[in-house]
Amino acid sequence: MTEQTGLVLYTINMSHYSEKIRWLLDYEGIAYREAPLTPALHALPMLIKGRLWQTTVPLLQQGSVCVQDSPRIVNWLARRYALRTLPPESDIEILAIQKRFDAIGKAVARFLYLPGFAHGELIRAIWTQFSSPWEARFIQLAYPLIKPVFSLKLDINEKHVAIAEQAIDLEIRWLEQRILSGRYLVGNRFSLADIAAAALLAPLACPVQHPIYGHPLFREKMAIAAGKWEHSPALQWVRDLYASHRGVVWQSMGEVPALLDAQPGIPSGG
Ligand SMILES: N[C@@H](CCC(=O)N[C@@H](CS)C(=O)NCC(=O)O)C(=O)O
Repeated sequence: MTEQTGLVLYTINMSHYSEKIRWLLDYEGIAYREAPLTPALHALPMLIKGRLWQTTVPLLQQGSVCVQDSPRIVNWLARRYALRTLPPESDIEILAIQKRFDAIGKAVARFLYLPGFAHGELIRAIWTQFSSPWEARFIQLAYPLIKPVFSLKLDINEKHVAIAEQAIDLEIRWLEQRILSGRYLVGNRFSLADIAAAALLAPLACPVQHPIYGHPLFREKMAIAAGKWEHSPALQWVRDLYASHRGVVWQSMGEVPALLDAQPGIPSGG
């Protein structure tokens, strides 16, 4: 598979922007190899490869070409492949919807990390799912330093989380209205607009198909904060799309290390 395109997708397992691109590639049937990175240790390689003074994932590489930032990756793919999820007749509207959901991605992360950081073992277990032994050891030792830096960088504090909650709420209400007129966000077919909205809201909707967001401990410890939207038709729409259009997450990776099941230190209650 990989020989056909030589595409490598750098991701972080919990990253919803990564999930957007992964879903797009999977749905379009574009072969790629996924390279999951360990948070904190991802920063230097992404900074060097991306050349945008950014440390973010996802980043897509083909030979010496590296494309960082998910909307730029979409544009790059659209120039090389006829994407059925981005038909030319409605690409402006689709990309505009992608933009509005990209804009709340950081709010979603901020909103979930606040409760998540109260459960250090869970965060460390998720962060090290794909780590080599030395990377996992590094995270164990450096976590007390990484956590405050991360909190500062992402503004994980009560004030900014309250602002994030309002921003998310606005988009959820927008989505609730939008889906009243049809199952898909643009026209009567599944598109990148649906992928972007569903992927960026997936950490709140917790679809069972997603190995992280659907994990019982993720739901219990992190997504619990999203309880006020649990029965929102918008989040139900996300779950429905995962059930009908997502397929197997990480199908390109072959054997995936177990997450959390082997973590006896994480209490499941309280
Ligand atoms: N605009 C970027 C945002 C990506 C982003 O914020 N990614 C997060 C993970 S969800 C990340 O890489 N955070 C770590 C960092 O900023 O170094 C995109 O669309 O790709």
